[in-house]
Amino acid sequence: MSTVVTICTLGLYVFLSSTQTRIVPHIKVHLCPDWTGRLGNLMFQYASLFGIAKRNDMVLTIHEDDEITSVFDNLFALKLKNKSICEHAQTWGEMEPCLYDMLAATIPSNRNVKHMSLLQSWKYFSHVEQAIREQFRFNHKIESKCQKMLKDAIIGFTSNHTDKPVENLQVVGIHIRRGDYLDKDKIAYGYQTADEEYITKSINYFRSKFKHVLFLAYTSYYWKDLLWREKHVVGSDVIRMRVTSPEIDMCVLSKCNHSIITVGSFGWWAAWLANGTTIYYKNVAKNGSEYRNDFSEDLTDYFYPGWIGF
Ligand SMILES: *[C@@H]1O[C@H](CO)[C@@H](O)[C@H](O)[C@H]1NC(C)=O
Ligand SMILES: *[C@@H]1O[C@H](CO)[C@@H](O)[C@H](O)[C@H]1NC(C)=O
Ligand SMILES: *[C@@H]1O[C@H](CO)[C@@H](O)[C@H](O)[C@H]1NC(C)=O
Ligand SMILES: *[C@@H]1O[C@H](CO)[C@@H](O)[C@H](O)[C@H]1NC(C)=O
Ligand SMILES: CC(=O)N[C@H]1CO[C@H](CO)[C@@H](O)[C@@H]1O
Repeated sequence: MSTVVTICTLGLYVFLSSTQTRIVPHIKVHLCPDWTGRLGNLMFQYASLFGIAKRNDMVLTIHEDDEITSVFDNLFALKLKNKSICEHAQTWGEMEPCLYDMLAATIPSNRNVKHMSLLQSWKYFSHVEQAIREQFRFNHKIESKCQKMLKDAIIGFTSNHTDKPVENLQVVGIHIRRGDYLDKDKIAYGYQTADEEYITKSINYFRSKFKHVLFLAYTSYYWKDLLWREKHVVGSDVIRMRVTSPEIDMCVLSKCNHSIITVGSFGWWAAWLANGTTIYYKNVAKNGSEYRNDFSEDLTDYFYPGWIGF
């Protein structure tokens, strides 16, 4: 009887026996998300797991009725009908949600894994950035509604401001999220929220940078944020946009040339997709708080390099 040793190497199982050496193709295993939260969170989970799957030679596996498939129809992930594979996968985790964790990114690829994590760091997917941009294209239905809203806003504005020709117009998307972050428990945990001073400073940054600028201001769906916007996001160069649905709002923001964001993953993704100059609120987490520990020392695992913190 020959002894058989199995060694797992990069992408190959090598079977060694006393009489022969056989190399058989590696059978890829599945990497599954554990979807948590709404659009911005889902996008972090998808993008990061796509990057992690690439790195570990696994197959990113989702289900054909997962929410994210109703927003983006060009996802490269394997889409299954049968949930059995992901339900029975071994679970894996992360240490903190807003920093890059080597152990969360390195998975022994010999069995199916379900990643029970938020994975909110661009470092999980920076090596596959182009592939993520290709996949995060809004489906046709969202895209056509979004293009119409954008066009109506720009045409409406330029026809009233004939001194601001459409060709030279720089469009800046603003996303305001405050209300739910002002929750007592969140404040106790260390959440901080962008105030009017931050908004004014950010808007003025673009007003002095560009001659012709138009701000398209969105908020979360929380009524207090809508009221706050009426009061604090103002100017003859500001259009307070009708808040419609997360995917259409994000689509319009993604078409803007530049971004001003406050807190949360929704604004983060809108800015990432727009890929212009981005101003972000840097005091998101109170020093010394529990929430501050969710981030890396200098916050740069979370905020994209090149983004400007105010
Ligand atoms: C899903 O797959 C599992 C394992 O392969 C199988 O036992 C089960 O019958 C399948 N379920 C359906 C609904 O096809
Ligand atoms: C353009 O001007 C009209 C008339 O004053 C006004 O009703 C409309 O809201 C303005 N549109 C924009 C986008 O400013
Ligand atoms: C700014 O954004 C608008 C709307 O998406 C686009 O039509 C225009 O080409 C962009 N301008 C620049 C300078 O990129
Ligand atoms: C936290 O402390 C650093 C210096 O250690 C300071 O630069 C920063 O503004 C503080 N952040 C907040 C949110 O107070
Ligand atoms: C988030 C971000 O800003 N990403 C990219 C924007 O586009 C340039 C090149 O066009 C990339 O180098 C950035 O990484």
